[in-house]
Amino acid sequence: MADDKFYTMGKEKILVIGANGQIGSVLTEALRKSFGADMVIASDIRQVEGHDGPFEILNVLDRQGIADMVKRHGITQIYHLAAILSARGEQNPLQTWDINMGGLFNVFEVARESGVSKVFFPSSIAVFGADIPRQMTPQNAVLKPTTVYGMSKAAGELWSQYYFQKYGLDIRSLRYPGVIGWQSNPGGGTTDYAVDIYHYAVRGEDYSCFLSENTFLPMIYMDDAIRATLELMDAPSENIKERTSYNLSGMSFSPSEIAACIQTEMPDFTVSYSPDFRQKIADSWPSSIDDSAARKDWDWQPKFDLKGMTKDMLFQLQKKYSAVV
Ligand code: AKB
Repeated sequence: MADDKFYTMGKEKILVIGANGQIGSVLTEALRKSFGADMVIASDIRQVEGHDGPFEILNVLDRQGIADMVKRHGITQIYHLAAILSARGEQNPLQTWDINMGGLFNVFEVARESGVSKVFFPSSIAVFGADIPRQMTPQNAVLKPTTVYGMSKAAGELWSQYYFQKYGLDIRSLRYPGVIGWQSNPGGGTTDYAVDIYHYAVRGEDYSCFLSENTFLPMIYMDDAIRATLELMDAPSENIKERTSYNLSGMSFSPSEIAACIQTEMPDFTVSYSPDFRQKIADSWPSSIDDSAARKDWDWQPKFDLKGMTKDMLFQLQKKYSAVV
């Protein structure tokens, strides 16, 4: 969980769109800890149990619905987390484009028109594709994404910069690597294996991985991803030099490395490899990320490596599964 540091600049009223998702659910909780439960309105397309504060149904494609909610609650900040991810996005490319870009324009337009002071827009390592150094991919590497999800994120980054330059809208963004956490499940991503594998291990089941054993990808533990988001949003505006999106990194590993790390705690755990269409997506992405711009501009520093994350994931999931039984 993010540190309990109180991240505020006056009385903020926050709207989280996509609050039921893998990152949205944990981020909503962290924001409520920092700003107060009633100051954070969670929203998503469907109602789910377990929200510890106000929740409203909201479709990100409904611009008027977003505008009404912003007005009704006096929203000052929006965290826009609703999107179709890389693997699922390939099943219906045009619909993915419509949802990801339509949602983005609705949020940016409502924010601009209603005087919202800050917006968070998550980008991804999926913005990278051909012609990049795969290792320690730099902040300003060329963006030639191969998935429609990556294309929508690359376009979203440029629109973020455009809204900042043209309208002064303070949009901030991170290029999330694969995010791994015990609190919530990912859906439709290429990095999802790195969450699934822990669940199989804790349930005592064999795992069949959809990526090959030597596929290195940049990853981050949920605690670090949430803290990075809060720290970026809390940083003084003049420190935010990248108005497209910041490279962000926690660690980098392959399926065989994460399997070996789990096996040090659970020697009987076995993994087999059966790469599917997601392998091609993973092969187009960086294997590690240079996030020195984030470190320099707003003091970013990850806390978890593969070993520390594995220890915490196994501990938390064992607790979670034994509470259910
Ligand atoms: C995905 O795998 O699509 C996401 C991402 C890296 O943006 N987790």
